[in-house]
Amino acid sequence: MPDPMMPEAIDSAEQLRRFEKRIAAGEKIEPKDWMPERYRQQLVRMISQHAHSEVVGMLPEGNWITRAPMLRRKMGLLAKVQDEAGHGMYLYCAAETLGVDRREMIEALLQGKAKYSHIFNYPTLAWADIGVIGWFVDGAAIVNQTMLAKCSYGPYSRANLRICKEENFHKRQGYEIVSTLSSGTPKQREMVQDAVNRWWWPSLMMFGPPDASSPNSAELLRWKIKLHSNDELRQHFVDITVPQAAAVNLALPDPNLRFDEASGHWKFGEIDWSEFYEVIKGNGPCNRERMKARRDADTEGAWVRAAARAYAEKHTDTTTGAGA
Ligand code: BYC
Repeated sequence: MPDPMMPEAIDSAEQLRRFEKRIAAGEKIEPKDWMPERYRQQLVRMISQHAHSEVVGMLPEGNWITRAPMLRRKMGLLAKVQDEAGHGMYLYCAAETLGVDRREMIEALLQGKAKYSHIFNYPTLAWADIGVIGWFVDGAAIVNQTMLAKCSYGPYSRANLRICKEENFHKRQGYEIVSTLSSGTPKQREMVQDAVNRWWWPSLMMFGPPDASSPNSAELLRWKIKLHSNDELRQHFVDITVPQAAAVNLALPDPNLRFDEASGHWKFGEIDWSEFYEVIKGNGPCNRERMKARRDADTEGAWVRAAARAYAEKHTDTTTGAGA
């Protein structure tokens, strides 16, 4: 019960009631609307992590641009990696509508205080990894982001809508690479099967820990930031991916994978969550390398930011403060 001696408490209880009514009615919350501080914080956490993931996600694939097997593949990969940078920018903009500064978010990443998707801490050892990343990693991202495109916060929902359209091309280019390799020479088949074996389990972890160990889910579901739980999305990804693997004659590395007639779902084996927690703690195969690459890029880009600032200052009308 709100304390009638505390008008602010009454206000915020009433505001919270109205806010939750809007959420229940499926309305979008926009930047200038009242929102609980916790809703804002949860969105800043998720959107900034998502933005960092897009930017760090350029590194494993960028690693193959100079070694793509032909010009058409090189052009496709270049465009994909460039798209990921664009997604990062849409997302930093969406987070900025919540009153955080882009530099603040980037500093948090560079100082190791902010997370990014654990999946980008695995190495890309062969060309086939590029195909499998498009198929699994972008495929998992589409499942997650199709849901986020319907989330309650307007700017995040719209950013995800645009991202999903581009991710669909990414998934197709990946699956096409996989399909070409899987119908190629025995060596190519072996290379793509090996990539599938290495990326399958980490891709399932992209949806986050099991529902019972997901501290943020209850709040996110209540406020319709998430519309499905981590386990529901993971199951959906498995259900759509198993037939895709069969279509290109590749085996998924799970001896317990079986179709369950009763539920209509593909049941899968135990995920090694200790591996996931090690990677998010910073102990994955490439965490240090990825962070070093981002820190070096920030240092090497300092002169560009300084030049842009100097240019803006030079062209600012000192009487009105407006740019000339
Ligand atoms: N990696 O309570 P939970 C892409 C953390 S990029 C690292 O379930 P939540 C692409 C989680 O943050 C795709 N950390 O969390 C780019 C939390 O820690 P904090 C990236 C993870 O938020 C380039 C703790 O574990 N997509 O598509 O309810 C090339 C407990 O988890 C991970 C997004 O970022 C993980 N995988 O659910 C190709 C989408 N999973 O923050 C492709 C937006 C969990 O409390 N994010 N953690 O310290 C989300 O949808 C949700 O945040 C998650 C996690 C499903 C990831």
